[in-house]
Amino acid sequence: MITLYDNPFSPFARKVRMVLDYKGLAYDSVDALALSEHSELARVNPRAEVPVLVDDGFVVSNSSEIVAYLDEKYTRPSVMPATAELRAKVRRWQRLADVTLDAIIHDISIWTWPTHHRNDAPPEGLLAAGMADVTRLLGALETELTANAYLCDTLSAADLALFPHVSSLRVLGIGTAAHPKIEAWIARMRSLPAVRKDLDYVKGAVREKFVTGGSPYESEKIVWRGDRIEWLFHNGFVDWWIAEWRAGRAVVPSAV
Ligand SMILES: N[C@@H](CCC(=O)N[C@@H](CS)C(=O)NCC(=O)O)C(=O)O
Repeated sequence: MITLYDNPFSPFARKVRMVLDYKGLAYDSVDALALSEHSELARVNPRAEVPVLVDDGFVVSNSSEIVAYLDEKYTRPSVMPATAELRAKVRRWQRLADVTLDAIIHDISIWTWPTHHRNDAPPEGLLAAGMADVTRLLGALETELTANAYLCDTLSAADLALFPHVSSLRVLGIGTAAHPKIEAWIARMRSLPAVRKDLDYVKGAVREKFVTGGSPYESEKIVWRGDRIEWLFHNGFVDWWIAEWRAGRAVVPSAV
């Protein structure tokens, strides 16, 4: 039996959920970022991050490792292409999605979250820096996509890692209209049953989870994984982050 410590809004959990559905695997999903589940999540993953997969008692955390485990254990259909070159390309784009794109989108989107009702404004220059870097990454993606295929020919972990991030850009006012190959790729992704199921799940969760005006999630503190701090510091927002930390709003996950 497979249990996924999940969350409808986590791009990493969404990637894993889409891989499970694409492979036709049955699983139970627990919304593990709900405060009521926090101690159970910390029991299976000391970093208290989703996703975590428990397969007949065997625990795997970190989304790219979960995807690799699933692809090795449940081999068909595979989310890795056949050649070493294409596999390297999948790993590079999965890392760009998980580490780089995630960090930028996380750092510039805080003020739009339905969980944290921030009454301050982003520090000056943050949104512009984020938009510039996202635009650069979209340009690279447009260059590497071909007109009628997935990023690495067949559907792969790279597409499934990128999709939750790329499809969330609209909320931030970042359009993809200038990138026809990305637009066609988004349409191709949206036609897949596993992706449609994920989008329905996210939409349903938006309706369900915030219905009372409150939410089952943390509403004050923000968890700052290393990559998210790195992007912020690289762009010079060190003092802003330290002020967040001093105000007790910043949490850093455990390294061990
Ligand atoms: N490298 C990890 C990152 C996972 C991650 O950052 N998860 C976030 C949600 S998007 C999380 O669980 N944060 C803890 C929290 O918000 O309490 C992966 O690929 O699985």
